[in-house]
Amino acid sequence: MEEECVPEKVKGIYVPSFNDVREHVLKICSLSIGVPKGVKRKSAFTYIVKVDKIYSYVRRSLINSLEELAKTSIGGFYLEVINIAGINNYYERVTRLSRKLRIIDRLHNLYRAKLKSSLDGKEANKLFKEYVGRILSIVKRSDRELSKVRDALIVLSKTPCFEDAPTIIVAGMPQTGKSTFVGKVSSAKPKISPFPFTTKDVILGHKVMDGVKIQIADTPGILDRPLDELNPIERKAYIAIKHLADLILFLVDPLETYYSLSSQLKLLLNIVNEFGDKPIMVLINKIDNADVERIKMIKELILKEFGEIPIYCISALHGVGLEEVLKDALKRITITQHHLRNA
Ligand SMILES: Nc1nc2c(ncn2[C@@H]2O[C@H](COP(=O)(O)OP(=O)(O)OP(=O)(O)O)[C@@H](O)[C@H]2O)c(=O)[nH]1
Ligand SMILES: [Mg+2]
Repeated sequence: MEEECVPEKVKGIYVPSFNDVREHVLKICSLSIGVPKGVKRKSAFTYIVKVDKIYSYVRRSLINSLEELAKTSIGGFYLEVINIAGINNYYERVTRLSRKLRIIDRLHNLYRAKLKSSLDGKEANKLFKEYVGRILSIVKRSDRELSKVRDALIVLSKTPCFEDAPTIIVAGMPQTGKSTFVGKVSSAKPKISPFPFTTKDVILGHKVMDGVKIQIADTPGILDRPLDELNPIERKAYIAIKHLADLILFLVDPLETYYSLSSQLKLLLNIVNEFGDKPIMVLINKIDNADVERIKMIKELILKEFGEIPIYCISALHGVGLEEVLKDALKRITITQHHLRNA
């Protein structure tokens, strides 16, 4: 998986709101500025200092942030995470905003020059007010867009940091034991409960195996509807498989606690059809509670429908069969020298 940790890259970037900017600008307006001895046109001097201060604040806090975001490349997974959160066209928004706000650079030069050649205090005061009004009006008109960008940053800050490391995505219908499995085999501690859709986000855990740091991710359950009709929670699992998976572990609940075997196999078929190029291993979970004959029947059914797909019987809850799964999973993932160095 070649993904960069976008949350880390944008961590220090803050995009202020119109209210933040107004508050700060008004503070600068009310500052008392010391005028050095010998300066003749005191008010022009004072307003030029304030114009410089306002400009440098807006440049630093707002325009620089947007320019930084516009040049930060956000890969497929993270871009889709932002999309699922309801913020579409993220790049277009950020680029448009940073271009739009560049007018503030021009206004700075313009009003500085005007103030320099202003005739008296009254004119300087009028020009300063005009400058402040124009700056605030530009930021106010951008406020809705700024808040969308801020929302995107919040979403990213809550999304795990996937790196360029071998990645296993654990998927399946709700309540098949995905979180129990990931909690047992990795550093992640996902919430586990007997209710469908307990997991609502992609949760990342790690495990070092044979000197390689593996990323193992828990995902929300997916229902057996066409993959282009998934709801936003299910889509998070879908995009994790699509963009991050070097290997998919597909969990099956033989007890049919919530969903029938045929629904689970229908989902498996959807995933195989969509992601046939990625290695998949099927894990029949909860064998501690299932009849041996039933497990045998399910295995045969899967083999009949999916041919040579590798099948493992495990109990995530009791830690049965997990070592073998991980050992074989590692064999199926291409490990590079680069991954060995990063472990
Ligand atoms: N008997 C038995 N129960 C299990 C096993 N693995 C998980 N469970 C139980 O199944 C229920 C669901 O487990 P989770 O790990 O939360 O399942 P999930 O697939 O993450 O569920 P969602 O997040 O809702 O998609 C819990 O009550 C677990 O204790 C197992 O190996 N054996
Ligand atoms: Mg879960």
